Amino acid sequence: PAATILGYPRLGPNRELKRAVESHWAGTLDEDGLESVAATLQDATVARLEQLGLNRADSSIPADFALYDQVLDATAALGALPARFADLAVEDGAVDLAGYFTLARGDGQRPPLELTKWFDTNYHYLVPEIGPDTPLRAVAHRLAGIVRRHRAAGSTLRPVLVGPITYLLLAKPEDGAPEGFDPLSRIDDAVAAYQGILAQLAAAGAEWVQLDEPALATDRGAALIAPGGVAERVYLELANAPVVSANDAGTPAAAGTRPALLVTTGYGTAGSLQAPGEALQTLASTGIEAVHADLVRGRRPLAPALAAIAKTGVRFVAGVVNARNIWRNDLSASLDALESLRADLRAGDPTAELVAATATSLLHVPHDVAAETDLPAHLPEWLAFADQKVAEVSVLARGLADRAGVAAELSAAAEAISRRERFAGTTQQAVRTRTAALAPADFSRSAAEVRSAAQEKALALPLLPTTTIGSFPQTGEVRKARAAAAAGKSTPEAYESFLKEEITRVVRLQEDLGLDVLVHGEAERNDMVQYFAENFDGFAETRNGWVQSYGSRATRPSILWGDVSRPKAFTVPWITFAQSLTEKPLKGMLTGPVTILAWSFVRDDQPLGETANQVALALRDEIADLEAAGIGIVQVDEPALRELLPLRAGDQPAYLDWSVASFRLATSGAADGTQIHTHLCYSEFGEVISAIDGLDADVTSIEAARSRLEVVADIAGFGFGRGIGPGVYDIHSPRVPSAAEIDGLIGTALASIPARQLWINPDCGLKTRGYAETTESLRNLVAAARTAREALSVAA
Ligand code: THG
Ligand code: ZN
Repeated sequence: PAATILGYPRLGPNRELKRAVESHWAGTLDEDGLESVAATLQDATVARLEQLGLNRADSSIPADFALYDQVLDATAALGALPARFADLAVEDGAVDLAGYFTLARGDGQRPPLELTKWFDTNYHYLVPEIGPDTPLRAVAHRLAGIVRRHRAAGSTLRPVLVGPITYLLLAKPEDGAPEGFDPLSRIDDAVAAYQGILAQLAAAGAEWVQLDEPALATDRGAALIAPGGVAERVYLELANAPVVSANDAGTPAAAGTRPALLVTTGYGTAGSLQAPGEALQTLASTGIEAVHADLVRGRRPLAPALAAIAKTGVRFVAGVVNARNIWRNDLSASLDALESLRADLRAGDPTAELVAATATSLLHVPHDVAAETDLPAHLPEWLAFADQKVAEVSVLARGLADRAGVAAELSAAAEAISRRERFAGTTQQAVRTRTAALAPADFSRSAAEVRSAAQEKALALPLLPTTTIGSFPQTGEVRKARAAAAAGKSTPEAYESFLKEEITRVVRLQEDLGLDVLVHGEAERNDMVQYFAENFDGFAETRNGWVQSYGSRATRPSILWGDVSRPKAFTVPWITFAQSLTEKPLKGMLTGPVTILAWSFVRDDQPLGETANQVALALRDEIADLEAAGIGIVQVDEPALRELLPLRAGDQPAYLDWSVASFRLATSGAADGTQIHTHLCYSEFGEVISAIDGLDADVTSIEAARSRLEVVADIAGFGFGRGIGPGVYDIHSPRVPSAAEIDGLIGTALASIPARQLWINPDCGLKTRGYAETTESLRNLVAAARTAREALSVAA
């Protein structure tokens, strides 16, 4: 094929799959019903991709149709069931649909597989659990069935699987594995299983298989793809079988044959950064048929590597279209890049051709700009969602064959991009003047001791103060009221009084429970980023721009297209209303600049750090208004600080510089007596602990309950000197922890952290929980804090 994509959004243009899967879980749609919705959606996807320029007959269209997650699909294809789920195996060790969803969602007794971030994106995958004896089989029945069904309908698709190196690097040791066990030690078993899977897919009629190896762009994976390393050996073995010859539908593949192999390397540079292309050359030398490179995030392969790849006869698939942002491609520049790559390939083989492709799967972007009817008029022509990007790839492929033949498309793109560059509304002079005048003093506060003395006086909090992370349960009622207000089906006055009642209820509840620092509960917010985007200039909202976050869940990232500023205070009215109801200190809640960028689609015409500082100044204005209204504590959440951390250690310091600076810019206008909190949502702390220290927040709350507060030892070891609130109960499950259990965790924390630094709070916001378990859990949290305080005063 001359054009392809690595993957396409899976939930459907109107989230059809989300609804079907959730109905199935709710018991209102049976398995056949779900399979039928899934099949219809697959057919519509194939038809749409064909319409956009991909060929349905020559394996250009990926079969990438996970019902929940592509890593879980690999777990299912391998039958890689950890012992605690061994009973889910049916027949030959495969899982059926019910077992698949049990792995994803757990059941009464067992928690599900852990969810975690997919590389540096906002997508979450289910972490494989691999021990010395976890089965690794060839049971790709579902994927083979999909290939077979499409083949019968005249489409030869290219099934997609996470590759063996990436699969094992993403895995964690199964519970009970020996200390220090490395899932990668199972690589030989995995290779044998993948060989079997390739044979199954060949038998089903697949002529090509795509193996995704994005982990080769991480430091650990890069080391494995060095010449002579594990990755080379793996692909020598996988390629060591005769390739099926393109056969007519219905002719079974000869036994022992495999489909042609495309190995992809998205999300960065595969292998060595000093010798870009060396890893691709190594892969190409193993006998695979095609190799893909990410030319958006990754470095361009050097000419000698390209020539060497061409000499092997391996096809080069060039990922030139960004599949992680929503900006229209500069087609002329991309075509130049492709022609230059082709010239280097042709130095190795004068007949070499290359394939135009996306840099990663399009899973990270919404379906179709045409579905957006409410965008500001200037914006649509700047944008490309998944469907527009497929069309871009296919224009580029045609342009490679005949540049003059796509002259109209190239100039349409160039004109739109030039209108974008010249659009006056992008620049706000007042914002520019402010950022240009920033000086070091704008990024720092007084010494921490000076601040803590002022705050002690201003706030008079008890030892081991109790608080929550900010949000309270978003009941059906809250969602309904917000939806009605957004749709204009209720008056602004009615909505305001609804929210005030809700805030009043939440404040009263916290007073009854005896919490020390209260929150207003965030009932007015749909999403912790979208709410800010809606209240800042420089952002646009989509109506239908859903992007899968995990499983059936999606978010609708805002589009940050121009200079950012805050026209007027927007959190202040709700928070001051809450404060008016209580004598206890009320904590104002904001989302930090890095998280706002991480969960939006961000302009690509200036450095991220520049944009982050604009967002920071808008937040700084809001903090000043909160202070002026008498709010003495402000929390600025940065759950995504870790998420954007570059995959390669060498790139991390520069990122941490600008990200930490933007947080400090947002918060350092606060008076000494104003207590700045932050909240971070992850437990792997080690890597970024010095950056967290660099945020210079007065109090930092973190996720810790699932690790039984193991993380506090790291914090103590680091010498973190300010307030710290390791979460003492896991809000991700409805389980209510007893006061004794929480008291035990407080004891663990006090073993390494001085009492005057310790805060007592849950792990994260409570918006996904119900009131029943929330109330119980917080009651126990307050009781445990009181017990611990008494013990401390007796000891003293
Ligand atoms: N906001 C944004 N991004 C995020 C989170 C967030 N990324 C990381 C993490 N939190 C992802 N978690 C979730 C949790 C729940 C949902 C989506 C991502 C969710 N979505 C609803 C759904 O798909 O049904 C849609 C909600 C809506 O109607 O707005 O439940 O908090 N930006
Ligand atoms: Zn959190």
